[in-house]
Amino acid sequence: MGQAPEACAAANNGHGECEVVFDRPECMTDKVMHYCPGCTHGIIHRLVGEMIDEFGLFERTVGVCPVGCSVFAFEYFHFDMIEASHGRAAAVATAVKRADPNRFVFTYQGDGDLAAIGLAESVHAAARGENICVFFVNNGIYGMTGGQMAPTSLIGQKTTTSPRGRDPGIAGPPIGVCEMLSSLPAVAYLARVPITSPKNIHTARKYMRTAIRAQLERKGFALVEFLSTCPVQWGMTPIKAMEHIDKTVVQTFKPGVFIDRVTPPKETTAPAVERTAVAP
Ligand SMILES: Cc1ncc(C[n+]2csc(CCOP(=O)(O)OP(=O)(O)O)c2C)c(N)n1
Ligand code: SF4
Repeated sequence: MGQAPEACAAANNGHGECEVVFDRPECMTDKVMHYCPGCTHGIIHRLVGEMIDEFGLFERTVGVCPVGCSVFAFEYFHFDMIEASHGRAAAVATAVKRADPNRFVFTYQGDGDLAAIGLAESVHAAARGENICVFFVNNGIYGMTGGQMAPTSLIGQKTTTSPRGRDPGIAGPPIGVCEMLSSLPAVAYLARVPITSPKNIHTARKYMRTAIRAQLERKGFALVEFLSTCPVQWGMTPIKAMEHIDKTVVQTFKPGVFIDRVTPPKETTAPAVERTAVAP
């Protein structure tokens, strides 16, 4: 956003005009977001907006919103968005993409929506290699409905439905969505990134670009998982919540690229190694 003219003039001692160096993506509305302070849903929304602008996809994008705190995501973007009922975002996105393959189609989903209520839709869309992008916001809890345990809650994590901490003997260990989908041959791209620092946000952009290219090049299903905060339901300050991801959450949910069938392999300049057969 540009500065007010008076502030701008003061900053320049009355000479010249301020250059706008940071602005809202064109495809985003100026509506004030409803998210709690310190929630990274807003950052991830912005990343989505930046990507749609960068790839020039505004005219042909259809986004699919979930249930959960991001249920109102459609209010923050100018392009077309559809509200899917509980967990059905991947199925709705499948229908849109198959009906009009020229559309750029993505879903935006929390872990309750994608990995609990909509697990079957998510896995089968990936197994079929649907040519869609999934932006998966993993904050390890049901944010919107009061902080219940999610499939992604950590072992020992206290939630309203696991007040003594998640017991894997009762609830099983957390589901790693990237790990689970990694065995599916029709998946084109899978990556996970924490949204905790400018460096990691830069990495998130890189992963999102590859996921979008997967769809534009018709390579199949692509998912980027964001390790996101929920300071309110975690009972932490925003800064503690960021530290919690970097120190603790990443130990269970390892960041990185899991599957990449989009980026061509780098040509190697190393001389070929002669191999001696050892087997009979
Ligand atoms: C079938 C069904 N299951 C559960 C719910 C309640 N519900 C709506 S949103 C939500 C939580 C979604 O959490 P998540 O997807 O993790 O998103 P967050 O709010 O954390 O961003 C739940 C449990 C429901 N309405 N219907
Ligand atoms: S409840 Fe959690 S996920 Fe929902 S807006 Fe607040 S901080 Fe974000």
